[in-house]
Amino acid sequence: MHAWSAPRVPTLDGTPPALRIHDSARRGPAVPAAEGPVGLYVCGITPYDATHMGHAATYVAFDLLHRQWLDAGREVTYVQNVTDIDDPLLERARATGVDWRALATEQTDLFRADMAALNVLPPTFYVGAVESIEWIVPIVEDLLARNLAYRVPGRPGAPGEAAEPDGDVYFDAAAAASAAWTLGDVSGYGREAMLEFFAERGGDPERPGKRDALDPLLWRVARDGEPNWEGDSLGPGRPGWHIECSVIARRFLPAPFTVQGGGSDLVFPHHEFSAGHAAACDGHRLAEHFMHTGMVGLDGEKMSKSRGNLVLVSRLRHAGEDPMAVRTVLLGQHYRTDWFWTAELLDQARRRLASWRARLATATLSEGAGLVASLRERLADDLDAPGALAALDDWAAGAPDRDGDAPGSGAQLVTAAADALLGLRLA
Ligand code: 5CA
Ligand code: ZN
Repeated sequence: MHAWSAPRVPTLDGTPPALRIHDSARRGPAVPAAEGPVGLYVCGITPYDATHMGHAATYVAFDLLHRQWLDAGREVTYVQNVTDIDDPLLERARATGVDWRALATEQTDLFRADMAALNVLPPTFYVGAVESIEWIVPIVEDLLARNLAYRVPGRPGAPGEAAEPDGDVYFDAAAAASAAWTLGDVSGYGREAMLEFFAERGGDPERPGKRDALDPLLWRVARDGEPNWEGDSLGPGRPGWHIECSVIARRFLPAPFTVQGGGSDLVFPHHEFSAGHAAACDGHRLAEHFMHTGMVGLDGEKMSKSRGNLVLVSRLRHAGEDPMAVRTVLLGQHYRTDWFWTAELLDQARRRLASWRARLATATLSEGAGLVASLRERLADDLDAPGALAALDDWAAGAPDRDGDAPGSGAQLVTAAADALLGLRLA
């Protein structure tokens, strides 16, 4: 599917320091390879409701990574998926009497508009789960043939339970363990935590017939009233969630690629098993590094479509809010911390943005050069955007550099730096 339009990113003179990140799979700091092309996969939306501040914070965080690589002159291939077929999407469509495809299309369009407004650079490849089904089928067939996957028998519906047809395919996590992946490599979680998150986040630990409670679904054979696709020897059905991202990433990126990203809610089971599936398919690790963003909440709870406690990017946009003020709020929180959205944060962001914009008129070239160095230095330190904004505040609060160049001579450089490195449009 198409992404959204790519804005022009200003280029800056000089080179940034080497980027250091926090790699959640290595559970510590890491320095991604300093040269050569880079690949980024970030888990995209499930388009059944509008983009909220949690999504926006996650995509802005990886946009910062994208921008630091561009600033370093790296060739970036960025892949993002859209989970345009999934249980929550079908449930919402059913509940609201809308066709699931129409719901997905409408919400994906809204997401694109939100991302463009927030000056988030588009992915190189934007790929729907539905588009990937034909690539997934032979891969699941191959895992079955190699006994790294198995079919689970059906069962008649007990009172209060739905009947299950024969033939759902599950991943045999124990059989698939290898030098490239074993269960726990990505998340580092113990079995108890895994069981808890698996049940919470779309897994089915209780499904009878599985070899292990944590084995995830690879192929769900068709049920009455659910959309399904041709599955060759698997029979009509639809894929499990983790295999979608695994196969999409592998199709468009090298093995391994540089960074797999998403919110911390995806560490387990999603990223664990996406990596497990990829390693089982071709013997390579999915990604060199994993980066996870903290959760954004509202009024003491995680912001989520299922809870309905949402602050929507589109609602603020339509109310006339400057998207750069929203972006300033998001950049003001370090990407790894959990935080809560508040109206005060937005007020404060508006004031900060106004002070940076007001100061442009007196900015000198030498101030601009100093600011570029400070922003680069902060962002190279695990994308310390709050530190970068503090550098902007210091610059804005400081007296213009009277002995230096003409007032205003640095406006263009400051504007270019804020855009290139932070995605902030000041002009
Ligand atoms: N489609 C899947 C990924 S393949 C999915 O998780 N979709 S989502 O719409 O629920 O979330 C989209 C992205 O936003 C994911 O990277 C997710 O980790 C992130 N995200 C969701 N809720 C929050 C939140 N409250 N705070 C921060 N990030 C969030
Ligand atoms: Zn994903």
